[in-house]
Amino acid sequence: MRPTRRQALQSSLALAASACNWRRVSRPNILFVMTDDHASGHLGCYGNRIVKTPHMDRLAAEGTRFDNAFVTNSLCAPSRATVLTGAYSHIHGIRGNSEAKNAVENMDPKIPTYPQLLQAAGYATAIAGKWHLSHDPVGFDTWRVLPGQGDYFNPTFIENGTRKKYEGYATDVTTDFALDFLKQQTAAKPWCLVYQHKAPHRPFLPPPRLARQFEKIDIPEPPTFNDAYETRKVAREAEDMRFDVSLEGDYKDLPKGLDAAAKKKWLYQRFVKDYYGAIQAIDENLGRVLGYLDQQKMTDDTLIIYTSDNGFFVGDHGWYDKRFMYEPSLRVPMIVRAPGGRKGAAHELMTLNIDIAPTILEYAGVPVAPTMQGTSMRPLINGAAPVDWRKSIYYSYYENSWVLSGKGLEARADPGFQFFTPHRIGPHRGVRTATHKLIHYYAEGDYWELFHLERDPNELNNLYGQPGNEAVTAGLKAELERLRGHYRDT
Ligand SMILES: [Ca+2]
Repeated sequence: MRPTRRQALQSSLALAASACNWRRVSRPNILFVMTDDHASGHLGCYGNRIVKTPHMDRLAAEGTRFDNAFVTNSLCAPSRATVLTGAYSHIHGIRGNSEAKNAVENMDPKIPTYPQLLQAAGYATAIAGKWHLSHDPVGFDTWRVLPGQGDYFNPTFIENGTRKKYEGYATDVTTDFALDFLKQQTAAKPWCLVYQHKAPHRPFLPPPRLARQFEKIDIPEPPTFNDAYETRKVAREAEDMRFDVSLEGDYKDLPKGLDAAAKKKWLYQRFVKDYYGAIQAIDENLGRVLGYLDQQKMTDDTLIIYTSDNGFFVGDHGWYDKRFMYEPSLRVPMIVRAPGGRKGAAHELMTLNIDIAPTILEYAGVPVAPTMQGTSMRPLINGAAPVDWRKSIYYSYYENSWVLSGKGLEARADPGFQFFTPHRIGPHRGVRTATHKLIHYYAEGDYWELFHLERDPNELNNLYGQPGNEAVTAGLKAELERLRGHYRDT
């Protein structure tokens, strides 16, 4: 008989608890750093020459930079739950942000998270910063989190259940809390700190000290800045994803009388400069944490991971935000500095955010939970390229596509409901290989997109249905079905 989920959780926790007894080698500390909406092309170590990220770059120089790291559902709450559980949205239960807020879909409490398993195995655990799930944090000895998105300035935090307002800038305050936890640690126990910033999420607000540093330069526009969305019906309909349509209200100092092209340029320069200022504040604060680890001689005994909850369109395709399976949104920075890992390495194999929990648990010597669907990146971090590593990735985006009815969770079909109103990108799933991507928008008719990523890395030319692509399309459709079965998304 298959164990129930509760039995599976209890058995995982028991295994984790026993792991600390039998394991003799010393266990590393864990510093997991996650930011919100930080796109992978916008760090120095990923080739950006404008934004200054010396501490993120240091981690890459002393560790491994993953050049094909992706998310399974490009949205805040689902991605956070995926990182915690190592499982896809349909397993942990959080498919969208709005659903989480309305408590239509909550995280399944029976699905174990890596902090719970580490805590049961004897780790001291804490979270500081953004949480963004509808339930209180579990698996943490201590937690200080922002309610929902939180505020950039003078933010309220919830500290182990009690709300309190703090003076200052959220990124700095979050780091103060992270350092408070680190300063309480002793050699008696390894620790795991989940250090998650709300920045650089919209409204892109840098601290005043970093607000004006890019005033005298022009940020280059991405090659798809003036995308006309030819061959891509859904992209064309997603008008509210365009920053020149949706960000105008964020900037009261937008000059009057600009024509459409000039307004678009002004808004782009303004929002990207603010975005970069917010990223640099994260980097400065990461430097404070790394400096403390250095001072305490803990750096080499700590597994350090830097990533973002999802990618972002930083003007790419004329857009801001994420959601779509297109590269700027699907792709995230992923840097790992690990005890015994290679230094200054880059890796091409495709990793997913479901791999984070298994990686952390393997370094800690704690067995993964049966519900975890990812694979530990440790061999890659040590320089291997396993021949059986995944050759394709599966993506599934849902927001606003489900409702809770008397029959449970059902696909949304209410008359008059429009997917393509603000942030309601139609649900879609897809498969990506090293060379191609196939996307299926299954709720708005039966619309497909096929891209040849080697010839068309900007995904401008939808080849679906064009002669000569029959074989590759059939192969990708079969692979998409195989992955749905493999991840039990049926
Ligand atoms: Ca996000």
